[in-house]
Amino acid sequence: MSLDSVPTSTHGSLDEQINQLMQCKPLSEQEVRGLCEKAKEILMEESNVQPVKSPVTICGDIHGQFHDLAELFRIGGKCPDTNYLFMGDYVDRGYYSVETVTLHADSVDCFQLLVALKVRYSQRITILRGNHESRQITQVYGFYDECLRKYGNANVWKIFTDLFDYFPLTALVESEIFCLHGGLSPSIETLDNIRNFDRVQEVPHEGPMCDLLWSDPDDRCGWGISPRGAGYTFGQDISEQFNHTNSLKLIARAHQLVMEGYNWGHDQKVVTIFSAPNYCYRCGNMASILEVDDCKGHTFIQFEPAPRRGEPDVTRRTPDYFL
Ligand SMILES: [Mn+2]
Repeated sequence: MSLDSVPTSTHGSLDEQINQLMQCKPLSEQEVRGLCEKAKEILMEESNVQPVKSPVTICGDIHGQFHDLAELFRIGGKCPDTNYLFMGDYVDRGYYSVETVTLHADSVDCFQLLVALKVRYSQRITILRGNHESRQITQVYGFYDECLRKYGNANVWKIFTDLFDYFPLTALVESEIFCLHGGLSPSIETLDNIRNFDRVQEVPHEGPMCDLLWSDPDDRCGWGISPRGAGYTFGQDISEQFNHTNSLKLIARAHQLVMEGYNWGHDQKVVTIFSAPNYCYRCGNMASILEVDDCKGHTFIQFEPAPRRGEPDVTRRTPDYFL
């Protein structure tokens, strides 16, 4: 089976684009348009529960921290030498300094790099949708403004947000690790329930698709109201039932800042993975990625922020982020 998704003749320019993106240099609007057209063709063939084989390295939130994404690839191995599964939230956030009026987020570059890798090595990288891959959320949390700043108009934001609609919602590693951005939904009992709905739309405000991207595990049993205002909280009893019904060993998800970069919950039925170190350049957290090897063994790799020039003063404080 070919690992490549596009004819050989176009690899040269794609490889050049990937090299350019690795240096944090965004593509032109025309290049973005072409890239997203190809990405759409690939993504629309993928399932709402996209099957993934091991070995694979599972990653959580990135949130526009480009130099930390580059560090992730240095530590985890380059794609396609290492297979990757990213669980959403590539865009938004960063650090806004009032004094210098500078937004320290490179969401555009992070997102373009991941999409370019997807087009170039479609069988080697899986990119799921997070709650920030949404028209509404990106207008509030920075990605829209960054697109305007870098391109002078909203065309590229429009192209990207149209592509978000095609991203798979969940993935299933070797039929036993269920991966998604947020968590479970009271409207979903089986993986077939997820396979059967039409995902190509803006993330709704409620319902099963919303819940998959917004929910969080909780210490309390049963379903609870989420403080985020979207999705639900779910207890260990819910995770155990879902894993049992679907013959799963583990739910791997992202969506919450965890200080060690990963955090077990629900008697190791659920793990949270967060891959943006020192989130927003001030939370002081470690990041991590989860390597699942050929024999389905698990290894967490933790990493710290990449050294960067012109970094704002870092203040460690208790995190108060919930998105
Ligand atoms: Mn999130």
